[in-house]
Amino acid sequence: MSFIAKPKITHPGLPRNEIGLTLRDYEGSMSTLCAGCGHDSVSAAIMQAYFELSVEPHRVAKVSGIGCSSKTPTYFLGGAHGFNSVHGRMPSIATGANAANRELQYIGVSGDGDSLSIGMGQFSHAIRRNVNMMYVLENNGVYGLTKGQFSASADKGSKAKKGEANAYSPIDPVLLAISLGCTFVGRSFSGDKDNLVPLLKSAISHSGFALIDVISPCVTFNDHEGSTKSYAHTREHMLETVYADYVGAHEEIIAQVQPGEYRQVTMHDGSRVGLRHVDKSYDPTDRIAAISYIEKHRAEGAVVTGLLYVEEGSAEMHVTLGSAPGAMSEIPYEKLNPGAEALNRIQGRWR
Ligand SMILES: Cc1ncc(C[n+]2csc(CCOP(=O)(O)OP(=O)(O)O)c2C)c(N)n1
Ligand code: SF4
Ligand SMILES: [Mg+2]
Repeated sequence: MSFIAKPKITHPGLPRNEIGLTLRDYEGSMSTLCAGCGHDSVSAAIMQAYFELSVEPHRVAKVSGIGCSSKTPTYFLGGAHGFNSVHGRMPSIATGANAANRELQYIGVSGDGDSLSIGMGQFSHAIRRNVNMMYVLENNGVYGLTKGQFSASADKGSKAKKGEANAYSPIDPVLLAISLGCTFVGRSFSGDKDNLVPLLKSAISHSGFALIDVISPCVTFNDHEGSTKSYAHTREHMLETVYADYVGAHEEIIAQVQPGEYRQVTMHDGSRVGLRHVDKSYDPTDRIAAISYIEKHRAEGAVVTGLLYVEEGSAEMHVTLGSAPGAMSEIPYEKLNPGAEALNRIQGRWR
């Protein structure tokens, strides 16, 4: 937690969004991360995305686990609800909160350590249930908070700061998520705001679990030569496939591209995601093809970015469960609790 308060002076000339808020209204407390940490750039992109979407901060619930990445929800959307949970357990907190109040927009922020080691089971089951949330995985290949041990996403042969090579094969969160049936999967880079902001806006508008794996370098423990999660390595090896161009429900699509290179996916709320195929051979709606494309390029050392997979019209958790409309948390207790007689009747079925 930062003890330095940010002065809240809003310049009258600052641009305002459709609900009259400025970007400053989407800020949180002062960051305590290392200067240059990729995670701070991701926070800036998240603020920009919610600002551009004109989401009221109090309609958002932020959840996270443990790690430098999981600290970041404190640094954006100060007016939102928030729950900093324990290591790897954020997905069950998000699932429970979403079950109780489906009216809020959920954003989970986690790290490669938090998601792919201790939290792997939780991560997988939130995907399987298609919990309606955006899950931002700030991926730096190390446990930053505990001083730079290799995480499960570190590439085999990648060098630690003191020179030792990682002996194990990596878990690629993107491939894992697609194979688990995740309904929206994207990858970006903290140093590429032009790609990241529209991808975040599209993920926020998706109905169901939306994973964004963001390569977010740790300047203190994993930004040296020999690391495959450094700024320099990511910039050199990034291979963009599909550019997600978010278009609001009432906006006009203006894309400077040839016919055939552009297609749209309509989201649940009527907004559209324009898919500009940077690599024309890539089809983000074909699961099997997406997996083999990402695997093939991964073997060649490329970091495939963009909107990698999207399933249109997916059924999020509440649709599958057939839950009552509205927030369960707002249903009066008398209505929520059917009473002893009804409970007896239900239990009677198993007697
Ligand atoms: C139960 C438990 N085990 C271990 C730890 C120690 N620990 C704190 S953060 C962390 C890893 C965080 O790595 P990551 O999620 O990649 O976040 P980063 O700091 O790299 O952003 C670990 C192992 C802990 N806090 N709780
Ligand atoms: S230790 Fe690494 S991940 Fe943590 S704040 Fe510093 S640069 Fe960021
Ligand atoms: Mg990490």
